[in-house]
Amino acid sequence: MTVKSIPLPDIGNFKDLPVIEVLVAVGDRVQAEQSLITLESDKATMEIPAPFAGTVRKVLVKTDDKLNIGDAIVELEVDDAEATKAIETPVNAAPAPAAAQEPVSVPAPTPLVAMPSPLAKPTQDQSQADPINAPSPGAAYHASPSVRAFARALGVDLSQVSGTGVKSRILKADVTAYVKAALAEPISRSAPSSAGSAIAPLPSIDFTQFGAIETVPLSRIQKRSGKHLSSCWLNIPHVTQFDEADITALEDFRVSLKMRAEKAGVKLTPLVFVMKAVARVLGDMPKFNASLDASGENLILKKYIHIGVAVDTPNGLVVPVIRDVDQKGLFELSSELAAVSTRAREGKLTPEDMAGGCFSISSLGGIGGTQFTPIVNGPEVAILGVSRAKMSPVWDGSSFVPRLMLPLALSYDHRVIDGAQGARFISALSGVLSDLRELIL
Ligand code: CAO
Repeated sequence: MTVKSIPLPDIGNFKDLPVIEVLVAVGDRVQAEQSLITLESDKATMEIPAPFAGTVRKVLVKTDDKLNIGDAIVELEVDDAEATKAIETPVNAAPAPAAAQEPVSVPAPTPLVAMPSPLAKPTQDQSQADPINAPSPGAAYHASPSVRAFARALGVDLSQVSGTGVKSRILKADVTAYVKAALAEPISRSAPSSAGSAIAPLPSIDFTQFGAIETVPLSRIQKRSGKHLSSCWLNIPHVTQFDEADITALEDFRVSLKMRAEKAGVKLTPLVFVMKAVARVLGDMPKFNASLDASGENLILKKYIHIGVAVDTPNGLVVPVIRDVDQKGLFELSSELAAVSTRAREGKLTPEDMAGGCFSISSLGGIGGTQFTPIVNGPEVAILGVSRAKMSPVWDGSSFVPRLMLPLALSYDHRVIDGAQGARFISALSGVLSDLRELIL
């Protein structure tokens, strides 16, 4: 038998991560990959698994401890055959009290977000992986993975449960209390989730009475999207303002750059020009680069311009964020957009890829359509929808001339942005797209 100290593996660029749950106790027999503790960053919750099977001899951390890479978590007593299975790349563990102890490396942690990569066991909380689908601040809740699993097993929607733990964290006891209350009030509690709000639920219909049907479950991303989109739609008073930008000159410029773009290994689509133009107008009109705070009484103006771009994936809509768009060139933006949309379609986005957006763009221009009304990706305050550019006859004062017109739709939160400001934003955007020289002014 050997005693091994199990350190916190390299889980990325994190410092002082709080332990929110210790999942093992002295004497427990744990299996390889079984979770030992749960850590929480401001982006995600992750479980740290045991690298191999063994018996817990010491638990070296407690709830609320702050851990860094290499900090010892537990001491595991393992038989020698198991011990030799310990994976290479040892990390610096805390000093081991017992002579037989040696630090070992541990498998990658399990981020509890929607990342169907080989390292992740996506179980819940896609709010970070899917920011357009993240719950609004008011609807967010905190609960450890085991509590979430407990709630799932009971079919409890945690967004309905009040947490009594630190910082309103939902505890197992809260879930139990919720279930007890639900059983005591079966009629009101078992009603559809919109019960209690002023909105009547949609009728439940047995469609088989009309013909053959097939039931297809929604993907996890779609389920999250549905919640978040409903929340944005219901909480944000939307206005959508339409315009068209004359992108004839932009298109000539884009075509003239084609060879250079190819040499640089990128494909320039109109979208990156739109991103640059949006960044420019956001810089000029900071109210659009903002969020209401949780009280709804203050506007937080952001001094950075990170733009979320909606990407259509087989599993649903995700919105990775391209950072500092105002500071990047067209080729760099194209390259980032291509990389991030590829990762999105492969389900490999990280929470960081999707955090921190100030404004979103949804471009359906590559697909078609003349206009659509995008839903504001709260807590952002505005979103731009881009449809397919079309050659149109435009009256120049004396005759109709063929111009390439790009349809734009700006949806905004009317609590923050007045109609006149919305009109000014979209006119300014249209102006920049029509004459890219505006970008260098
Ligand atoms: N007008 C005319 N043509 C356009 C255009 C526009 N507004 N936007 C793109 N195109 C062209 C591109 O130039 C490209 O043409 P070629 O193949 O001839 O070079 C083609 O359409 C395909 O473009 P693309 O879609 O591959 O690239 P993109 O940079 O425009 O968009 C991305 C990238 C990731 C945003 C896009 O692929 C995507 O996923 N769009 C869907 C977003 C979505 O689902 N939004 C809805 C959210 S709300 O439910």
